Amino acid sequence: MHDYQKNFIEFAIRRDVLRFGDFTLKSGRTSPYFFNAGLFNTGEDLLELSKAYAAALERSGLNYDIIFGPAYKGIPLATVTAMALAADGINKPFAFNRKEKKDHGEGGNIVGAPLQGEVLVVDDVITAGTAIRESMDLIHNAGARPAGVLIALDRQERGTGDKSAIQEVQDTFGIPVVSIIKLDQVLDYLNSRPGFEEHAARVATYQQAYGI
Ligand code: OMP
Repeated sequence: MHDYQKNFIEFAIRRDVLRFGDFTLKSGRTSPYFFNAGLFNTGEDLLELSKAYAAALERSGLNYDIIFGPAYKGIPLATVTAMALAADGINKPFAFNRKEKKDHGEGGNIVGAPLQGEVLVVDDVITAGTAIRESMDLIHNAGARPAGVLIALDRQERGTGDKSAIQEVQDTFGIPVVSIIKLDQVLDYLNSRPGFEEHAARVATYQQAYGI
């Protein structure tokens, strides 16, 4: 685990973004942990979060033409990532979608730079892959191509079949998924810290049931 990943886990726990308890997921699964990126809710949080996204992306070596934030949660995430990249000298076009179609003004549901070329999607979490499939449809409908997906946490869970949701996304769309952290690293962290034993055990049990 790299330093920026360990720091990110500590940051997420400190801000209550990464929580332990009983949570019902979008997929219907009951999970002993939840990652709520919406709780990164101050300017300082966003600054730190954006640096972690940029670090993961820059290390991946992924090539892309434009950064895309899917509504709603992906919008601030993609925005701050574009800014953190610019601070590192990487200046890319940026766009997001609105969920409601506008029938006046400039029309259309894409705001920002034209959605063309190879598109990097920035989002929070992939569990079963439902949200990310919607983004892929948007990109294809705009006549662009997906370049990859950048997320904060890879929960490393099975998707609709036996493969992980991320493997399904990679295989179906032929693109890489880059994450700041994966569940394996969260588990390593919990196992190495006194006081987290019970959370570690519950997360491990969950991973046995739904993990890959
Ligand atoms: P999938 O669409 O199943 O991949 O789930 C991803 C979405 O689930 C995220 O965009 C969130 O809305 C939500 N989610 C989290 O934010 N954090 C979690 O730890 C788990 C989920 C989830 O419901 O699976």
